[in-house]
Amino acid sequence: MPKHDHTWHTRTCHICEANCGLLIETDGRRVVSIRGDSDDPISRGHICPKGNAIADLEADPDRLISPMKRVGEDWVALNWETALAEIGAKFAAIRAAGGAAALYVGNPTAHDFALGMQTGALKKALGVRGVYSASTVDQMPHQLAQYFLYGHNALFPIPDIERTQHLVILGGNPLASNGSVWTVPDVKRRIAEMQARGGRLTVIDPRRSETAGIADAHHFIRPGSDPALLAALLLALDDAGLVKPGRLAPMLEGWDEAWAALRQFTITDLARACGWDVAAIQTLAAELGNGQPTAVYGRIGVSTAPFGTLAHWLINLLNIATGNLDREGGVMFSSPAVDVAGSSGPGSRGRFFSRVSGHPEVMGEFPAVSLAEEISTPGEGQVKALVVIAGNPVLSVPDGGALDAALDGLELMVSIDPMITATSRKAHYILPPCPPLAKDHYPLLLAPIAFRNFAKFSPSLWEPLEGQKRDWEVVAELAQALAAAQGINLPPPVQPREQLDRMLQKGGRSLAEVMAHPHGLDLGPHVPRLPERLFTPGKTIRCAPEPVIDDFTGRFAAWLKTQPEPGLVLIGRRHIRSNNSWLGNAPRLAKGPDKCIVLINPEDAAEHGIGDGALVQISSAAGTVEAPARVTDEIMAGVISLPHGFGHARPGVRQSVAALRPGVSHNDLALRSRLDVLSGTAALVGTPVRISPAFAVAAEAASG
Ligand SMILES: Nc1nc2c(c(=O)[nH]1)N[C@H]1C(S)=C(S)[C@@H](COP(=O)(O)OP(=O)(O)OC[C@H]3O[C@@H](n4cnc5c(=O)[nH]c(N)nc54)[C@H](O)[C@@H]3O)O[C@H]1N2
Ligand SMILES: Nc1nc2c(c(=O)[nH]1)N[C@H]1C(S)=C(S)[C@@H](COP(=O)(O)OP(=O)(O)OC[C@H]3O[C@@H](n4cnc5c(=O)[nH]c(N)nc54)[C@H](O)[C@@H]3O)O[C@H]1N2
Ligand code: SF4
Ligand SMILES: [Mo]
Repeated sequence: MPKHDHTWHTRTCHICEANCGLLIETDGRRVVSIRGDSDDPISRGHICPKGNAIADLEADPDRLISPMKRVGEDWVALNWETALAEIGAKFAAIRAAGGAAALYVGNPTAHDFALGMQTGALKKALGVRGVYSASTVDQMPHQLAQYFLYGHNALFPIPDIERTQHLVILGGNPLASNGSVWTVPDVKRRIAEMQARGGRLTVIDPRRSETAGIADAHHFIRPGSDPALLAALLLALDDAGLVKPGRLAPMLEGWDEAWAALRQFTITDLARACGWDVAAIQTLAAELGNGQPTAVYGRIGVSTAPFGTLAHWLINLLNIATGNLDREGGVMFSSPAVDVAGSSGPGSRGRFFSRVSGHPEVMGEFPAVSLAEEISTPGEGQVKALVVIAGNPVLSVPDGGALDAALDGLELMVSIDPMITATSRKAHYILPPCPPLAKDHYPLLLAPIAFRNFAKFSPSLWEPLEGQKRDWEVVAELAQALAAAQGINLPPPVQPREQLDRMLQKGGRSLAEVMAHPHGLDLGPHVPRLPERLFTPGKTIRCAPEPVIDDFTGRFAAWLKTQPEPGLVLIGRRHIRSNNSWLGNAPRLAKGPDKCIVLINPEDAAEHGIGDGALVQISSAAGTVEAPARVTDEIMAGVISLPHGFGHARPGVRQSVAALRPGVSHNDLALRSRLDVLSGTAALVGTPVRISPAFAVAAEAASG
């Protein structure tokens, strides 16, 4: 009889921002079962299919277990010492010859507090100033707007879902994503609770998303045009005499300038650009201004757009104009156990510029879309060495094909990744971390964006296996190796638990206190924090930042004159059983109907002769892909939707489950040229595309 040793562990799920509490049952090092922890004070037992898939991540046979070196098309295993020594020597030679380095930091880094603590040392060893990260294909517009308005990029206003009476969501689909820049586990039930107390959900989205499906009102909107709607709502509020910032009024700086800029536009022109009736705008404005606690929240559908920063500036202005910023039931600032904002720099823009296109750094970052040109453009400062930490930019950054090709020109590429992906397949070395349950977890960057204050530390379930390392150790040792090879002295690596303890103590707690609450420590609902919380010199809210006003009255005004534009545009979406590009190899998530399907409105399908289920060819200025169609009125006419995170069929990818249904990459269509110029964030939504039935194209090619 086999001996069983079943143990239950409390843990926080590290996969998405929801931070669900889990109970994990193990037998030795084997995961037996995973369920939601009903004693977790913020997730109340909620779990989604991805939480269970942690068992697949632990046991994935395609997971690399030692450093790998690419030799031609093949990979050979190395020990850590040899791998780090070889990388150090090659890097030192590149630097000596004048080559520059680049660092790309991917999304899972935000979910690993210990890893995040080591990237500073790696930057130093690499000699890089501006880094590339998933932030510029994601939330940078939030941060830039907050930096301008509140004086600190990390001051995220969070919808107070427990007390609001009206939640307005633009460009977010929390029923699929489980909430973003808003840690809100169990979101579906929380929305139901809001509705049960008489509250309303309004969703504004070019697709009748899963979240729109449970909303009290859903409005379509032409992709990329949200700033026109938001500006019109402000003007309509003003017309109705409903602009009432209340106790915020004495804090507002530049309020009149902001209104002067808004009044350069008319509601009629703005309404035309976003495809709304003026009457519908007036109705929504009246609801927003009715004095009830209201929270307007915008997410990736509005931030990854040509005017992403303007959209977030306007969302903040709306919440201010109705007196709902820093108000219970409105949008509020958190009081986390570790005050990340209080212990990091406020942010920056334009202290230095990228080499090829002269993009300003934003929060110390260059646009992810500019990485390819920095590698492929010759000259002084050309990037010859690249380190990618937990990222898959070939699939996640627009014009992945261009980046894919550019990577071939590198003299040294190192990926810190457990898998051979569309990106890491191009690396010269892959340094794989141990599976997730051998790592500690603390939601350092996510607790500050939670709907309620909480703290929870999840110790690793076990030590890494012999010869394996945690991410933070890999990054710290890589930094040391690169520095040593160049004769640079780095201080010893930060010890994550010790550092976290110091950070918690600064806020009056300790790691021991948090660890004494294995299910998590509820630190209560948000409380009003203004004006003390502001980081601006005079504790004011700067409502009319000059770069924003210039963009609004310049680039946006010019765009408005061209609207509405005809033609078909592409947007993306997420599925509950996916996480960006990296869960496609989990058998539990891969099963079920095909997810990489293009949604087409019946009008457009009829116009282009596309039937339900037919294979469609989609082309943009960047490339062409083919995907099966679903003809549905859940997507508005003039718009098609294709999820991102697929495209696992590139030669050399070693993800055997994902390879069964690899799908195509959305970012083989998205364009590098479409950018929110203020924040350097890619405009992922609204890519101009053409569609045709794939068989017709094949037939034409055969006959032509
Ligand atoms: N068209 C389009 N593009 C998009 C988006 C979109 O909506 N539409 N969304 C954007 C957004 S919001 C984001 S955040 C980015 C994400 O972009 P990226 O961060 O570049 O990519 P991910 O797909 O999240 O891939 C993460 C990588 O990390 C690896 N990984 C997973 N866990 C670990 C770990 O514990 N340690 C290490 N070292 N590696 C790990 C995975 O194997 C994978 O290769 O994509 C963006 N791209
Ligand atoms: N299941 C799952 N969960 C995830 C992820 C995942 O890949 N899968 N990724 C995680 C990450 S990294 C992030 S950043 C978050 C993102 O979380 P969310 O921001 O909630 O992301 P999406 O689910 O893509 O929702 C974006 C919505 O915007 C809509 N949209 C597109 N264009 C426009 C537009 O121009 N205007 C408006 N108003 N709406 C528009 C889309 O139709 C879509 O419904 O999700 C996280 N959680
Ligand atoms: S919602 Fe997010 S945090 Fe919760 S179980 Fe799913 S992936 Fe994990
Ligand atoms: Mo993201």
